Amino acid sequence: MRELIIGGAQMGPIQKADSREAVVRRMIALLDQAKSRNCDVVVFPELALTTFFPRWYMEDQAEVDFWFEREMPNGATEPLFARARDYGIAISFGYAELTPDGRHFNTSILTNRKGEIVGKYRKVHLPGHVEYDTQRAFQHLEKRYFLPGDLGFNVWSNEGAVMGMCICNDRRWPETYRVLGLKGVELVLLGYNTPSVNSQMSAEGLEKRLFHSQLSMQAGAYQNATWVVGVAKAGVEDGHPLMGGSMIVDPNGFVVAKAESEDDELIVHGCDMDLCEFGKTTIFDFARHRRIEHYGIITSQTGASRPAD
Ligand code: CDT
Repeated sequence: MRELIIGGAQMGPIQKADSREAVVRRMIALLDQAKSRNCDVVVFPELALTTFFPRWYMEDQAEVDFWFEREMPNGATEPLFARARDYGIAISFGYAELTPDGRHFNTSILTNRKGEIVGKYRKVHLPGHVEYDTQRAFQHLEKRYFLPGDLGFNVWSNEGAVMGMCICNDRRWPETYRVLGLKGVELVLLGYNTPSVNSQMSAEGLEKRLFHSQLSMQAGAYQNATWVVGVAKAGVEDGHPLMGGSMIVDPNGFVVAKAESEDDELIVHGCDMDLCEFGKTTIFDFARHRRIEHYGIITSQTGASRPAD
């Protein structure tokens, strides 16, 4: 048995006017709860320090850069690292990263129990668009403000488990989990900001959107025999609703913990990493069963082709 007690620290809305310091105080309060429930690892959402700013169209780069962090930890986040270090809890959270050479990424980091950053991931699958889109009910400008991640999908041996990260839209792509699975992942940590409304199909409804999120994470967990922890930033940010539905999924694809609110809420589960072993050595024993001679198109072709009529 290799149990890690995992906390999924769902966060309620962050308004444009909220300071980083105020948000970090909320994250620390969630960490306090996690400590009282004996958590070893706590996962926070994508872009945990700010509102989901890609919904706002901006042309002034200085205005855009306000939402980005130039270093991590920094003055605002140091108290979070310090509390995590005091508690001996490993943490993961997302933020907008501005590199010293001026590149912008949608990033998440992973620490060990000593508060040292051991892993960094930059979001690969950026949804949305570059220019203002009059056809949408609201904007989703990730392709405008971020570059596609350049670090790939990696894993880290951390605190007794093989951990990997991805961010939000990445969770909908089987390639994300399979690359991590091929690197032996046992625990996928991911945060998301998902609008409750489909900006291109208002009739879709919250229920279907929650279903697709859950479906993706359950499939990724089962097909790669890994734990998946998906954590939302939820609630209404300056009039724009984000869905909740944070959950922990076991390596058989079953949901073992799920958030009920759209607010700051900690979900907790004792996750035995040894539960990954059965799937990884039987039905999803990749070395025995994968047929890579038939998979080349996955990396040589981006879009779908159709047979001629
Ligand atoms: N943050 C993020 O990636 N959100 C997307 C919304 C897609 S709609 C443009 C998601 O996949 O949840």
